Amino acid sequence: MCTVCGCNDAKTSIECVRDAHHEHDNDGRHHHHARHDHPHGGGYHDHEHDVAGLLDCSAKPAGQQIAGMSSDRIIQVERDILGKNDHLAAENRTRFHADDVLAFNLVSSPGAGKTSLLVRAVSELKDSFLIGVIEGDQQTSHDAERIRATGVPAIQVNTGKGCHLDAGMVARAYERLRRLNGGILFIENVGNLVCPAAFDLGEACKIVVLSTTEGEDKPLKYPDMFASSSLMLINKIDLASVLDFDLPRTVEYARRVNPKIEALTVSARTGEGLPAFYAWIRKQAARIGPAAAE
Ligand SMILES: Nc1nc2c(ncn2[C@@H]2O[C@H](COP(=O)(O)OP(=O)(O)OP(=O)(O)O)[C@@H](O)[C@H]2O)c(=O)[nH]1
Ligand SMILES: [Mg+2]
Repeated sequence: MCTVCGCNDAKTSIECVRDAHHEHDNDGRHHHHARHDHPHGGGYHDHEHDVAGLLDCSAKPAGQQIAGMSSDRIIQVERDILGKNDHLAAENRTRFHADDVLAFNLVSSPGAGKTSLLVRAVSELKDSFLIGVIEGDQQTSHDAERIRATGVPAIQVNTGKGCHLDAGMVARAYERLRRLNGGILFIENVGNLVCPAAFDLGEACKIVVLSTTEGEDKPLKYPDMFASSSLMLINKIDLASVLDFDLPRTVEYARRVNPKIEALTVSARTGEGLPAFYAWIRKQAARIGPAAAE
């Protein structure tokens, strides 16, 4: 079991790390540093493969043992991984603070609507703030392309078998973005309601997106994600009536695990609720920086 990420059907973290110590860090071009199958061959790409230090929580059943390693040793290595991530996240936080950059980490299950919301948000906020986006997905640069179509710069990080972004990936991607001083950095994490909760990226806060199609009980089933988020965006509210979605129950469940979590209903499809989301962002900008442009 991956005790770092807490996945139930997980591969052990140490094994994940052992398997994932190949790293690509491609500034437009690939640099292959280690062995693994590459899904799309060589040549020019506009995204980054960044799998160093990853924990792959998907591949093998719980309780997997690693030959020659005691469980104490495995736990120690897992602690080291999280400790290293926390150290890098603290460095990111210091850097964002020095640059007066407000960083948000968007988390959700796959398909909840993170990119759709970001496309709307960056389009409507880009005249007020300098904005950059870091996109995390296991494969493809679809989401970065959707963001770039709005005119806002985006760096795609492909995590390969990894199930979350980590602070080192964000640090490297941030270096490749244009300077955002005084602006906003949106980080869209890999779609996964479990593992990204354990990995601080140095963000000011997490925003969890829960869509009406997922059901009301997700905050109770995946409490860590809701406990670590400041705002819950309840997306696809345009579908609520056909789904008999119970909004008060959803908010009550979320506040059971995190009494302080704020909640807003939105629709990336119709735009409903988005002005309140932008007002929330402006409130954070006023509270913790950056200074909003006029
Ligand atoms: N009806 C409706 N559909 C939506 C809404 N927001 C997103 N969608 C649809 O939901 C699907 C997934 O949206 P994405 O924005 O790609 O979701 P995501 O969270 O970025 O997905 P991953 O990056 O793969 O985790 C797409 O087909 C969107 O058109 C919404 O508010 N209402
Ligand atoms: Mg997306």
